[in-house]
Amino acid sequence: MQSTLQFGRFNFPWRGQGVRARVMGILNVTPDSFSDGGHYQSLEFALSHAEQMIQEGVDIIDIGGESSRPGAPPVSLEDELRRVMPVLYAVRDMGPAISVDTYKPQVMREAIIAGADMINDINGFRAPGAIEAVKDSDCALCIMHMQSDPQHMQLAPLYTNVVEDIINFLRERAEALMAAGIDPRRLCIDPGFGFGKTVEHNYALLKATARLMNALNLPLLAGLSRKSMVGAVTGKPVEQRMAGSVGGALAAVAQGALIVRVHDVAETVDALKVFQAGSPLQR
Ligand code: 9MG
Repeated sequence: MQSTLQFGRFNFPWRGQGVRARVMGILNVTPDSFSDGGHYQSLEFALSHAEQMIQEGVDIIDIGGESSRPGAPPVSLEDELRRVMPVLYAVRDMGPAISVDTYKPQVMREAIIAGADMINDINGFRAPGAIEAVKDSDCALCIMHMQSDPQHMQLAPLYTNVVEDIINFLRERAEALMAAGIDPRRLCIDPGFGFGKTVEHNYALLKATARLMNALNLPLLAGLSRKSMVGAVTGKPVEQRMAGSVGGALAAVAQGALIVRVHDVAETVDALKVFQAGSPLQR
């Protein structure tokens, strides 16, 4: 039996014949991701980064206008739209599928009008109006788990049983989306590595990748690139976490993850090609 994630203009098989893990490249359009903060320069910088990722073989580009790093302050709706929308219009027809990383319903609406193929919501479509904003479209919806919010999430993460708690959260959110009439084939789940989790929580979840997918019968996106969970195991600072991040991506894909969200596209694409060529597993 084949299962497919409906992804706007694309379809990604995630179980059965023709499955291949997809690489989602991170395109941050936040002031700390370009040098002088100027608007024109930020667009130029984003486009050249997108072109580089395309040359490197990216499948999906994830555009984000608000940092979700622990402690990062929220940005206004106006600033987020001003950062994201010109980039979205510019990259929309470059080839790869386009995802927009936002938890704001108004940004979701504008992104869908502009042709986004996925809405990637770190808040799991919990904001009032979020479900309404995405309901009548064909884009994929990534439901991510986050405990608390980016300002406070790493202060004291607490779970009864981290894997069970997160399965329950993701199930509740998937059911809320489906109750609004959304086709389950548009849904994708994400445990949200680093979002209100200790290192132990993160690795318990990484080891439970297949269990999460089986419990909910949905494809999974794993985002651990350069995160502190990689630094905790390798002892490396953020700028030296590429190899560790690729190792984490492979651990997720080996258990069936469909999408890996990464900074280092070229290295991840190569690693996945070799992994796939040498893997006896058929999903
Ligand atoms: C925006 N963002 C940062 N980290 C992320 C992760 O792990 N997953 C998803 N879906 N988005 C993320």
